[in-house]
This record gives sequence, structure tokens and C-alpha cells, in this order.
Amino acid sequence: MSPAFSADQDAPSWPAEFAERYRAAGWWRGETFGQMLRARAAAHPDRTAIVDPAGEGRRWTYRELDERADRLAAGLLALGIGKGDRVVLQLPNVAEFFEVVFALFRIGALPVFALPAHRDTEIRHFCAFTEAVAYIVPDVEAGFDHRELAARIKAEVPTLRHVLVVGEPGEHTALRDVPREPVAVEDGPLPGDLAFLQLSGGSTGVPKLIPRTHDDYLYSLRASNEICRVDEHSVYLCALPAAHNFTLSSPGSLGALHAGGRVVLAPRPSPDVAFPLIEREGVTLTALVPPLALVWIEAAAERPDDLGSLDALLVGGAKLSEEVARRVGPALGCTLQQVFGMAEGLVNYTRFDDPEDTVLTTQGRPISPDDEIRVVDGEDGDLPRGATGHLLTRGPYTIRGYWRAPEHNRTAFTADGFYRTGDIVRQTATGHLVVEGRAKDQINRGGEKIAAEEIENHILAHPAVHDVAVVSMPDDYLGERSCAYVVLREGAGPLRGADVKQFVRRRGLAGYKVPDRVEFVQEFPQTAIGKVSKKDLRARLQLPLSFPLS
Ligand code: OOB
Repeated sequence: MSPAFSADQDAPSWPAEFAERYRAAGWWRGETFGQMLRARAAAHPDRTAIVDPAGEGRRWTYRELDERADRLAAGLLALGIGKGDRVVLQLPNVAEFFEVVFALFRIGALPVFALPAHRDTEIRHFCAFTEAVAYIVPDVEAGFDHRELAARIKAEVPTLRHVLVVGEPGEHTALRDVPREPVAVEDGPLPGDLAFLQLSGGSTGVPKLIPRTHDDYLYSLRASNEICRVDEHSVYLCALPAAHNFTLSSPGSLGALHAGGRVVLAPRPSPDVAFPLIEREGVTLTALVPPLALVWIEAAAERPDDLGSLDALLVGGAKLSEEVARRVGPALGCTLQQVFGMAEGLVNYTRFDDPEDTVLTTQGRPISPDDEIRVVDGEDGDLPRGATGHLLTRGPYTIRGYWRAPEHNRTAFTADGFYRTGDIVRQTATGHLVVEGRAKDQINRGGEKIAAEEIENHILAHPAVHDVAVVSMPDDYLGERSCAYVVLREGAGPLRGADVKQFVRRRGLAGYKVPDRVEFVQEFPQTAIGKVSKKDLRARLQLPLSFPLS
């Protein structure tokens, strides 16, 4: 008999006693994404699953999505893409995203969810590190030609056999030309197998990969749907990038599909695009990061669109200020749900029946009764309820380790499997969490995460740079932006902030990682034990600027 939960050398998994407990509790139900879609297509074949408004507009029913996934799965199998193979996926919010994802799910090949903003450096790493066999891209997106990027990566990564393009393929293969076989593909993976690799926001030199299983992710969807009251009447607007964990699963597009609802794809999250879609499609819920929530609040007063169908706005990814939280309901005529989640697992929501004050001032409480929350001091000692400390967590949909990262896992997890979130929180008497800060060396730029070390390593490659420290600076709109403090080499020629930014950009990094500000200093302030004091550097940012922000 094949095991219900397959051991994977690359991905640390839950110990048997935990797996048994989560199954016995009914969290893990032994279902895969392939089976989920098949079941929905059988139950309500003609209901609309996906609406993609681009161009002429497309509306796929559940039957159509299921058939497309089958046919593409057969085509991908014929190309030699099989179970366990990694496929780096970098698609914007287009219908093909779901066709590809479900085709890969069915084969048991693992999508690696790159974001549209990623460039050479990130994509090269994802492809090389995962030994990806295929990379799936749009042709041109936001003025950037992904086919050229793909050609560069293909030349460098020997495992990469296929580049598939949604749109005009150039020198590569068009996704539409992958031969489609009209056959139902047998589901490849087991429920305990990996479904995909998600990206960590990270605080280290390179982003880590997060291995999620069918069973664990499906549980988080089912439970999120219940909390957010998502059912077959729900219409989810996918406004943030579809590949992000928030948009995918909290409750996200996959939650909506799980419930038999409808997913409407917004090519951009701006009010001029999103608001008319809400009115036309009768959108009932969507998810935004705090800066966008503010943009929507302000636009709602100006624009004529009827947002009356909207029941809930989920806001998360970064801390929502109480002041903005207070404005969501009155401005948009819907219920606010704060979401504090992480691609590694744990997701917290404020509930519909929470008192108003809780919704406005906390980031919610965990999805599952089996989510274990510890708030600890610097030595892992448990703190009394209400005290502020490091958040550690363990549970039925929180990973036990990153993919192929045994060294890093030794410090990112406790010996008994708690994930060190790097977040500083306090837990209220009702179990709600309030995010008070961060211990990890990361900048949260309006929900987009930047690992300071990653950017520091790039800037250090500049021949005129002796040392660098990247820190966050407060920002009214994004919450935080990044500032790079640079110490130049002795005798190095003059260097301007703009040169440093340009240097980082030319190294092929996602645009949001380019430092917002660059400051030149003679030396760094030090802590008592001689480390660079980022705390002091952040404090300096409160002083008058040495030159204007760009
Ligand atoms: C979501 O996932 P990631 O993996 O991009 O980032 C996780 C980190 C958390 O550890 C925390 O530092 C921060 O983002 N964060 C928040 C927050 N939500 C996330 N910090 C303060 N307040 C919040 N509400 O960002 C993510 C994944 C699933 C659902 C929602 C967000």
C-alpha cells in the first residue's frame, strides 16, 4: 500500500503523531487539488469559475477549467514534465494562471510561485536552486519583455528544458501550442505530497522556498472560507498578484474555487480598473495591502462606481493603522477583516462577530484550534499572556522546514518544530494577536518584503563600496521604505545615491528592492558587542535628510 503521506527528502514534514492528530481532527481530509477541481466540475459544471476581463474578455466555467487543466496536463506530460518536477511560474493575473496551476497540480509537478516583479537575479535563483525543468511567462508585462529574460535564464540553467509563453512566444514555445490531449489525466500526487513551492519574504541573502502540501493547504482554504463566509455565491476579486499567498489562499482565489464561487481577475489593483469590475461582476470580497486600501478609500469618494455588492475587504501583508482601519467600513460600505498571515503557514483573521474595537486594533486570531501560539523572550522563555515578544508557531498548515535548507532550518525552527516568525506580537485575552514590530532583518514595503542582507550583498559588489547596511524608514504611504547606508572605500571616486540605485537595478532585481534612499556615512554606529547598530541607523533617519528623497 502506498503511504498516505510520502516522506520527502527535500521538505521536512510533520512527525507521525502530529499528522495522525491533524487527520483525526478532520483538518487533513486526504484530498488533492486535482480532485477538488474535478469534484466541483462534476457538481456544477456550468457555473462560472474564472472571469478574465482582458481583451475580448473570457469566462471559463468549472467544466471548462477542469477540461483545460486535464488537456494541458496531458500536453505537459508529453513534454516530459512529470511528478515532482519544478516549474517556475511567473504569470500576471490572467486566466492561464489557473489552467497552468491546476494542470501542474494534477501531474504532481510543483509550481514555484515567482512574482511578476521578479527579474534575472530572483528568477535565476529559483530556476537554478529548484533545478526547474520549465519556466512559464507572459510575453510582455508592464512594458517588460519576459521572453528576453527567459532566454538569458535558459542559457544559464542547464535543467531548464522548456520556456512556455502566454501570448506571442518569440523564440520560445507558446503555451497555446503545447499539444492538448482530450483525456482525463489520472491524478499524480497523494494528499500528503507537496503541491507547490511558495516564496518566503525572507531575511537572508536568498529567498527560501516554502513547501506546502495538498492536505495542509486545502485545510487552510476550507477553514478560511468558513471564517470569511465564502460560499458558492461569493465572487472574489483577485487584485493583488495571483501568486501571492494572501491572494491565493486567504481565502483567495483558491478558496473561492473551493467553495464553487467565482474568481474575477483584475489586471491591476488600481480603483479605475478594480471598481468597474466590482460593479459589473458583483464582487463580494477582495484582499488588499494597507497602502492600496487607503487608495481605495480615497477613490471611493471620487468615483461613481457602485460598490454595493462588496461584503468584505481583507487587509493584510503589513500593519494596518487603526486610523485607516476606521475608514474602511464607512468609505467602502463593507466589513473590514484584518489578516496577519505568512506564506510559511499561520494565518490570523478578525472575525465578522468580533467587537468593532477588536477589528480595528488587532490583526486577528489564528484559523485553527490546533494552531499553537507561543510568545517568547529572547531565550525562548514563554511570556505571560499580554506581554510583547517573539511569535513562534506550529500547526496543521505551518511548515516544519524550508525546502532544501537544512542549515537554515536549524535556526528558523525550534527543535520541537515551532516556526520562528520573526514577528514581535502580543496576544490579547481573547487570543487575538497585535503585531508590534519585527525582529527579522527585513523591510516590509507596503506588504512587499525585502531581506536587508540580500540588498546589502548586491551593493557590496560595487567596487567603490566598503560596507553597507540597509534599514527601514517610516513612510506615511507604504508604512516603510528602504534606506541603504553606505561607507565608501578609502580613495574611492565620488558616488551618488542615484549610482547605487542604478547599480542595484542593473543587477536585475525586482524594482521594489532598489533602495528608496541612499545615505553615505564615514562609519556605522556599533552595538555594545561591536555589531552594526541598525537601531541607531534607523534613529538617524528621523534627522533632517542630507539630500532629498528621489
Ligand atoms: C503575507 O505573507 P508573506 O509571507 O509575504 O509575509 C509574512 C510576513 C509576516 O511574518 C509579517 O511580518 C508580515 O508579513 N505581515 C504583517 C501582516 N500580515 C503579514 N505584519 C503586520 N500586520 C499584518 N496584518 O504577507 C500574508 C500571507 C497570507 C495572508 C496575508 C498576508
